[in-house]
Amino acid sequence: MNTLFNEGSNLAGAVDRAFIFIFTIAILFTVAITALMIYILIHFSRKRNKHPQQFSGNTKLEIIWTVIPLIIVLAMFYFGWVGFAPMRQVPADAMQVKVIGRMWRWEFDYGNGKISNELVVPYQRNVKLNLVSVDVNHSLFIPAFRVKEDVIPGYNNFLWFRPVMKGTFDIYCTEYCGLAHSGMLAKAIVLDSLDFKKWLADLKVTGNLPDHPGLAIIKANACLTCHSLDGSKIIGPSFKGLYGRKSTVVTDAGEKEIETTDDYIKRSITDPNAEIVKGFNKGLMQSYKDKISAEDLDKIVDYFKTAVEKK
Ligand code: HEC
Ligand SMILES: [Cu+2]
Repeated sequence: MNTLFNEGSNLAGAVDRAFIFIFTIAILFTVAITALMIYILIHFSRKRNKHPQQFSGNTKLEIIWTVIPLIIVLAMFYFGWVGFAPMRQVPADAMQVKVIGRMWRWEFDYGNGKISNELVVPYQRNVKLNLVSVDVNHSLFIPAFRVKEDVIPGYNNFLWFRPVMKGTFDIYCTEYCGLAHSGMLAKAIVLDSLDFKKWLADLKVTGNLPDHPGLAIIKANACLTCHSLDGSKIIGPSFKGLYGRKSTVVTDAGEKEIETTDDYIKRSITDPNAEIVKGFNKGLMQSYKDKISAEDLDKIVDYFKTAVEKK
């Protein structure tokens, strides 16, 4: 950790080394070229050299001015590469935060509907930021951590770092994204692991909760084209209040009153035409026997038990 340069992440040192190396060479060349120019101006002035001379070709000189710059630029590449390569190799244990760029603010999504306007991260813990944009191109830049990546709609970009300094650091958008681009600012706050846990626990749920896994399966299988969640009758009976209700079903042996249990629900999905809910038509719902695994059936049942029941 180098406090002079405010190296806030594990990646900062290598970036600074590449910068200092290139900057030093630039200074050396500026000084050397300026000095040489001044020397030539004086030494080869008209006063001292009345009769100009012609030169042509000098193999030794040409080799020198080709090989030396080649070595210098390859060294620059080396320092750049050793700084860049680890930036694209995310450690497997990294904590994931989704960063949403929108005109004109940053949102940091910690999952389960917990969204913050500040990026709060635990000290000395690997953090991966998954970068998404909901409108135009943005670019997330945290100077103290020496990380910067474009945030492009339709493209899943990322960056990662490990904060090695506690404190509050600036976050910028560095891709001109419209009117209030310059105000698209946020803070990165590095806290002790315990303080971070407390902060996350206290963070209010403001975003949409992800779908219950069972509902996700129901949606993926387009069950909602025939079944509603709000009690209205479409082609099939509504899922509202399904679990634990009594229904009259028609079987080959006649009508009977049944209670919707786990088994009944599973049977309704794998063998829908064995028992037909009274008032609905046979043959409309196809069997999902081979399409939905036993595991997914359990998730669907769990969804009916928990989520739908409460509505
Ligand atoms: C093409 C329309 C259609 C689709 C798609 C469909 N169903 Fe059905 N479903 C019906 C109809 C009609 C009934 C009533 C007749 C019966 O019991 O088979 C029904 C009945 C049910 C029942 C029994 C309901 C009760 O009140 O007892 C369950 C549970 C069910 N479906 C679950 C599903 C699930 C889960 C899916 C998706 C994997 C699905 N359905 C897809 C039309 C459909
Ligand atoms: Cu922006």
